[in-house]
Formats: sequence, structure tokens, C-alpha cells
Amino acid sequence: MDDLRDKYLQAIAAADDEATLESLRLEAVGKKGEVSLKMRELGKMSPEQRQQVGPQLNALKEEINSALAAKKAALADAALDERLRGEWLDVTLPGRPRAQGTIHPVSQVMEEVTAIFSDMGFAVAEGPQVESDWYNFDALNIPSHHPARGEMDTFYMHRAPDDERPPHVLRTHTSPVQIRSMEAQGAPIRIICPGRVYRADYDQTHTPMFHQIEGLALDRDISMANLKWVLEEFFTAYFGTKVKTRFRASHFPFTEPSAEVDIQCSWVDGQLRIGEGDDWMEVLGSGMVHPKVLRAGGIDPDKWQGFAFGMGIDRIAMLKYGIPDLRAFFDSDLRWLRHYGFFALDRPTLHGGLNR
Ligand code: 2NL
Repeated sequence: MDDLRDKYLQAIAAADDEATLESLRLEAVGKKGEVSLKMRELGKMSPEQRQQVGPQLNALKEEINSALAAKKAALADAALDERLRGEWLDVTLPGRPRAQGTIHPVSQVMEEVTAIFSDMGFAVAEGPQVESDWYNFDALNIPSHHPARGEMDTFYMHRAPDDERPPHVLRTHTSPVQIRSMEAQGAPIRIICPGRVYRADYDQTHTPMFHQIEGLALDRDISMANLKWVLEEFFTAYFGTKVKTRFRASHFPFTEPSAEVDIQCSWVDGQLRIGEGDDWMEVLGSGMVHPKVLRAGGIDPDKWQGFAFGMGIDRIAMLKYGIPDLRAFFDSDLRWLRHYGFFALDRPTLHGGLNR
């Protein structure tokens, strides 16, 4: 029995993996293991012998089992130590730098403008950038001979030579979204329509794609007075300072009467300041929606009336954030984007503050 003990305890101590331990267990205390076979011999012994050898065999079996368990635990510990040595991690190291994008000034301003008009009860409406000539021109009372409809000013999506239907256009303003909204919702309605628009024009102050935001409010008794209040409220919130507006009589095919709107400003040492002084800067076109345009949108002009306005987002972004060159807006120059861009996690809201 001492030989058996020595043999197995030594073999267990020398084992260096779990598979070896398992085959040792089977060899020693498995059903057909050496210790088990010895236990089977107990039946042939005299009662006196059995009383002596039985407990000794049981003790040996227990000793081998606990040696196996202890060695198994020691191997697991060693394996874990080995892994920890190989997989250590220095949590005090600085993080790896990651490229940080910024929010484009146009996106920033769109969100600011949207937040201000949402607060005044305007919903946001969007629509297609490729439009039919009906939605882009006819519905807006812009006649076929109008210069805006010429190849010089509008991008036409030419059809096949044998296709007689009138070509689609890249929308030249977001007004068609408002026609579609009038058709879909009827009156009363209060919406703003921000988005990309396209005109065949490229110089210091014009890019062939730019951004516009238009507004529309229709009800039974909406007047130019409501328009003036809404716009002054808007500019004051947008620039973060009280801004006076000046309305000048103008002409658009889709409004009657029509007005161009200037905001109060001053020039100090070549620096523009909004909301002070006695200069004026043109920022917006507006008016009372023309009865023909209401009718084109499926709305009865004898029951409903209201105002509409349109302004360039790129331009009011330049004014607020002191960006001198319009063309740089769409160059995708990373240095420009880092300089004029906004922190992505700090989004503008009225309660969180628009002007930081
Ligand atoms: C400008 C002029 C304007 C509108 C846009 C509009 C839309 C509908 C009906 C009537 Cl559906 N009007 N929009 C009205 C007046 C002026 O934009 O100079 N924008 C930069």
C-alpha cells in the first residue's frame, strides 16, 4: 500500500496538465483502477484482515483524490498567472488619439434656425431636390418666359431626345416643398423648409449648390405684422441681441405684396456688427403668399392667407460666425472645417443656449 501511495503521489506531483491528472485518476481510483481492484480483494479476506485493510484503502483513496484536486487547482492557478503575465495592461497609459470630426457651420446654423422656429410652433418639412417644373416654377406663379427658368440659371435634367415630357430641374429654392406641404396638409399650416438648392451661378458670392430656409404660415387672418414679429423674434434669438428689421417694397412672382428685409448693423473698423448702428443689410425676401400660389397648393385664397419668406443659410452663417469666403464652405478643406466647425456633442437648443 505504501508503494501505491508513493507511486501515485509522485506521479501527481510531476503531472503538468489536466489530461495527465485525469488518466492518473482513472489508473488509481477509477472503476478498474489499482486502488479499486485492491478494494475488491477485501471480500476474500478474513474479517480481522478486512477491518484493518479496509480503512487503510479508504484513506489511501481519499489521499489520492485530494492530491489530484490540489494539483488541479495549482495547475489552474499557474495557467492564470501565465495569462496575466502575457496579457497585462497599463491602465495609466494615455488613450490613443482618435480623429475628431466637427459639425459644419451650415449644419450648425440649420439646427439653430430650426430650434428657434420650432419654439414658435413651426414644423420642419422636407422634399425632393430633383423637382418637376410644375412644383419648382408654375405652382409658384413663375411664368415660362421668366429669366429664372432659362438654361443660364437653372440645372435641367435632360430627357432622352424622343421624350416629349418637360425635363425635371434641380430645385432652385425650397418653395416646392411648401407647395407639396400645402397639398398634403391643407391650412392652417406653419412650416419651415431648410435644404439644398441649386442655381447655375459661380463667383465670389455664389456657389452652384447652396442652402436655403423658407418659412410659411397660413391661417384665416395672418398679416405682414405677424411676419415682422416672427422675423424680429427670429433674428434676435439667432444673433443673441435685439435686432431691428426694415421692410422695403419689392417684387416676387409668388408673393403680393412683397418685401425685402434688412437687419440693423454697423461697420466699425471694417468689422460688421449686427443689431447696432444705423446701417442696414439685406438678408431675406418675403411677402404675403400670392392667391394663385395658394390655389396651386389646393388652398382656397378666399378663406386662407399668410406670409412666406426665404433666406440663404450660408449667408446668415457667414454673418454670425465671421466667415469671409463663401466658396470655402464647400471645399472640404480639413483645416477650414476644424477652424470653423463645431463640437459634435454640444448641439444648439434654446434651453441649452444658441450663442456660445
Ligand atoms: C429670397 C426670396 C422668398 C418666398 C421666398 C414662398 C414660398 C411659397 C409661397 C410664397 Cl410656397 N413664397 N417663398 C417668398 C418670398 C421670398 O425668397 O430672396 N430668398 C433668398
